[in-house]
Amino acid sequence: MGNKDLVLLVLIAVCVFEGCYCKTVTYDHRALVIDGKRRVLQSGSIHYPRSMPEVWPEIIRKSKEGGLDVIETYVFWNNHEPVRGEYYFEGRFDLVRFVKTVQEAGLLVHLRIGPYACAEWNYGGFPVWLHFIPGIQFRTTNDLFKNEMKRFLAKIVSLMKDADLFASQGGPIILAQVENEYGNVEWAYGVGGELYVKWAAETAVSLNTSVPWVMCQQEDAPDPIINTCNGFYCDRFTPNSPSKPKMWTENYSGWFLAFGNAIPYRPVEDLAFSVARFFETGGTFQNYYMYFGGTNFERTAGGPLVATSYDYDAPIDEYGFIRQPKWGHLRDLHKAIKQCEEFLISSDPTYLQLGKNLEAHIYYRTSNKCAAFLANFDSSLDANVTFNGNSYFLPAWSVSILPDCKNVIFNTAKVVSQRNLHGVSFSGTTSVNEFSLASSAWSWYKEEVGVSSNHSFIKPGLLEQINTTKDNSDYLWYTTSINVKESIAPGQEKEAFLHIGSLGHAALVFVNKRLVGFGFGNHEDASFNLSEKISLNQGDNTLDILSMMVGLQNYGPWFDIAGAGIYSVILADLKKSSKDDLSSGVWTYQVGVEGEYIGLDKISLANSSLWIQGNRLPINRSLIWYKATFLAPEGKGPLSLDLASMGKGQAWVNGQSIGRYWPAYLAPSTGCTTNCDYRGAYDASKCLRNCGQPAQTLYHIPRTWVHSGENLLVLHEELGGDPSKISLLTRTGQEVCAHVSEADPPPADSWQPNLEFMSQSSQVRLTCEQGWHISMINFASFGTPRGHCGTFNPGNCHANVLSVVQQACIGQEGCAIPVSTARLGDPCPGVLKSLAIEALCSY
Ligand SMILES: *[C@@H]1O[C@H](CO)[C@@H](O)[C@H](O)[C@H]1NC(C)=O
Ligand SMILES: *[C@@H]1O[C@H](CO)[C@@H](O)[C@H](O)[C@H]1NC(C)=O
Ligand SMILES: *[C@@H]1O[C@H](CO)[C@@H](O)[C@H](O)[C@H]1NC(C)=O
Ligand SMILES: *[C@@H]1O[C@H](CO)[C@@H](O)[C@H](O)[C@H]1NC(C)=O
Ligand SMILES: *[C@@H]1O[C@H](CO)[C@@H](O)[C@H](O)[C@H]1NC(C)=O
Ligand SMILES: *[C@@H]1O[C@H](CO)[C@@H](O)[C@H](O)[C@H]1NC(C)=O
Ligand SMILES: *[C@@H]1O[C@H](CO)[C@@H](O)[C@H](O)[C@H]1NC(C)=O
Ligand SMILES: CC(=O)N[C@H]1CO[C@H](CO)[C@@H](O)[C@@H]1O
Repeated sequence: MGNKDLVLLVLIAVCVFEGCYCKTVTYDHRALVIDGKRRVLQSGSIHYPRSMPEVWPEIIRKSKEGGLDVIETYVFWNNHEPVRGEYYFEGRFDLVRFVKTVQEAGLLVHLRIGPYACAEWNYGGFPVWLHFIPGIQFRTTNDLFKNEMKRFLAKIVSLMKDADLFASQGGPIILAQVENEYGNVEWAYGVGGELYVKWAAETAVSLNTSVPWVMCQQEDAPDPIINTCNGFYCDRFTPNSPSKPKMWTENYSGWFLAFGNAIPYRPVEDLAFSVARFFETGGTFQNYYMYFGGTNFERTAGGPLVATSYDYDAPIDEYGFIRQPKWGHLRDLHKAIKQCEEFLISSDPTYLQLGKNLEAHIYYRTSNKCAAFLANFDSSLDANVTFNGNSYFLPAWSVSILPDCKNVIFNTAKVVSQRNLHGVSFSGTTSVNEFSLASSAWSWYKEEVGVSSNHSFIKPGLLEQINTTKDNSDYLWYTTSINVKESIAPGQEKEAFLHIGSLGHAALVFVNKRLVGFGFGNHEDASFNLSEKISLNQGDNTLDILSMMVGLQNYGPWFDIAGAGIYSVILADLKKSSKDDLSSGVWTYQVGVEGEYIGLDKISLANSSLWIQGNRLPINRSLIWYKATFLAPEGKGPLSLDLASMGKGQAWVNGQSIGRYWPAYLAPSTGCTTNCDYRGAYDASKCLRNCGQPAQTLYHIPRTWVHSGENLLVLHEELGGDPSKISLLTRTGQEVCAHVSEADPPPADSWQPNLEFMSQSSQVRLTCEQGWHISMINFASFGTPRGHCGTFNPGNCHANVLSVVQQACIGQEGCAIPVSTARLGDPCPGVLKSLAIEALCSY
């Protein structure tokens, strides 16, 4: 260590101990003010329980490298207080560890305590026990609810204070949120709702966190609470007081996935456009919801029918891999906005109309020093605009950023960042290793149909499901008998129609222990009706209905009392046109299925003789448990289980639930597009993929849940599937590519005022995941290459630059190649040229 290093170290030490990290956080009409200075902040949502603590540092590092300043998370009450008064903050629910991990990376935290989270999380994050406090009403001016909510808010605040995590204590938390999107539903709560908003605000402020509080989607948020915007665009948003800054708490990077739906994605050109428009029009804090979505492990998925993957088409994908070009293009955007920060915080924007759907916003530091944003918000027409005496080309639906009111260092529609050939982890074929779980390895256990244990009880009438199961299980058996009094000839059966009405979410129906029907709802409406023609014997017949929950409702007015389960069962006699309403008859109930009581998912039963092994593996059978062991593939990366051959159920690895699966539920066959036009207003149904396909076939197994040697896989299959076709995937490579023109701007981070920026050359930059390296260059051409990533071809003008690229890149984690004739030669002088490269990153 040299002397210089020593001096630096001492300086850092002094900084830390003299309290450089002790911050005061306030706000004014422009921005959050941290230690007296207005800040322009990029934020991203990462929900700690949706990944493992072991990978938090890596995900946060990738967030920081992507240009984020702040990490935002909800706090998940139901998991932190599973039983009233008994708290849990271990493992991936270790909130303090998460906040400290963010702090160690040098980033800030926005803690959205809520405690209502929504978040496609089970019951919106409310503990189900809350529902059973007699007289309680959620999210309104109800003392029982307010007491519980206040207690939990105070609990989290004191947990943070005790660990010195608020900014004033030297910690990273600069912002807190109370409630969440209540403004969207407040109308349904009447005056009680308005009083509740005031109470929530006062309660939050009384907790003395020393950082500002926000309420999102809450126009009537009382002072000093900042009301913030959520949505796909927030450029038109204004806060409810001229003393509050314009802040955006949820900018949807994509959208969540539900079983039975097509996969939503949001083009990065549109996402970048929305962000640039927001900062252009006076915004100073923006948060991506989600920056990393992760996985809904166990039964944490909200509902109804929210899928296990919470990938969200986010810049970091479900498995923690960087998604390109989303991550890279946004990083370039963040760098460009950062270059304007001193201007943005110096003044309010000056507006300039440049034409129809064309405008500029200019930020002055002094009367002749400015930064500007030029926007074309027309959804189809490109334009040339004149600004400051210069002419600029503005593609439709794009914003250009000019940190000196002259040079364009970034345009939202021009993606120069690298792309990944297969946007979604594990969807590639060449770079994925697949391990089949051969059929001989499987054992099984056939579950009883109907009530099987002495946990059953008898009640008249049909019970509401959540009230009955208290969400201790997804399953509730409804069992009754149907007595056919009329005489039926031997060998004959009586035919009848069974009509079942359910509030949701799915149900299997058995008559005399034989499966006769399966009904299910969807995310938009979980209720369904089921009509089946059935055959009955003379005398007693059994009717067993297994009603299944797929995530408790997490959104909407009074969502907590929406209810679930069977509410009507009617038997119609075909001949006599008479109806028999069984709804009010006597029913026998059982919460949970037999295998759950036995504990078949547990490691301790892995060698139990309950498991049957043999060469006649039952397939396509409902209510069956499967078990296999597998050796963990080599490497450190995440694993994925391909369950495409299965129906519907839950899966466990070494006793840990990896969540629900439902590949048998296909998305509607129409409504998708392979080539989504990013121009024009986006909504969650605009750019869908995978129509007619299962929403999710691949299921994430965290690496930390497997060990060397044999690992246990258990499935509870409800519908019917073929486990012998299950395979385990691990990613070993990633094909990356980039295509950059001489005319593209040089990298935004090389911008310096007063430097001849445009005389520098643009660059192709390729980067692999940390620890990976470029092992092969599949294509490299400088000239007029044609085609897209994955299908590049040399054009008429072509310099073979393979050896130049190989020399710079092979064996490296990343490389940068200037797009210039000085470096690459000139195959066709006078022609505008570009450099296209396709490479393979290997683990
Ligand atoms: C917050 O500060 C006020 C004024 O100093 C004090 O009266 C109150 O007890 C504090 N509340 C909490 C929860 O610390
Ligand atoms: C913008 O200007 C360029 C160069 O003069 C021209 O080629 C192009 O057609 C113009 N585009 C539009 C939309 O006016
Ligand atoms: C019924 O419950 C008792 C006591 O809880 C238990 O010992 C017994 O094994 C149970 N029987 C069945 C069939 O589950
Ligand atoms: C189920 O049937 C009832 C009564 O016929 C009807 O009111 C309801 O809309 C139906 N529900 C669905 C989801 O079709
Ligand atoms: C659940 O039970 C509560 C009382 O415990 C009752 O008020 C409520 O109506 C029930 N919910 C449904 C959907 O039946
Ligand atoms: C089950 O048997 C295997 C092989 O004999 C052994 O390695 C494993 O530890 C056993 N598991 C349990 C939970 O007993
Ligand atoms: C599975 O069983 C169902 C009904 O029993 C039948 O309709 C379906 O064709 C079977 N599928 C396969 C793959 O055997
Ligand atoms: C403010 C805003 O635009 N909110 C929207 C967020 O997205 C959902 C789903 O598309 C809309 O329902 C909200 O209105």
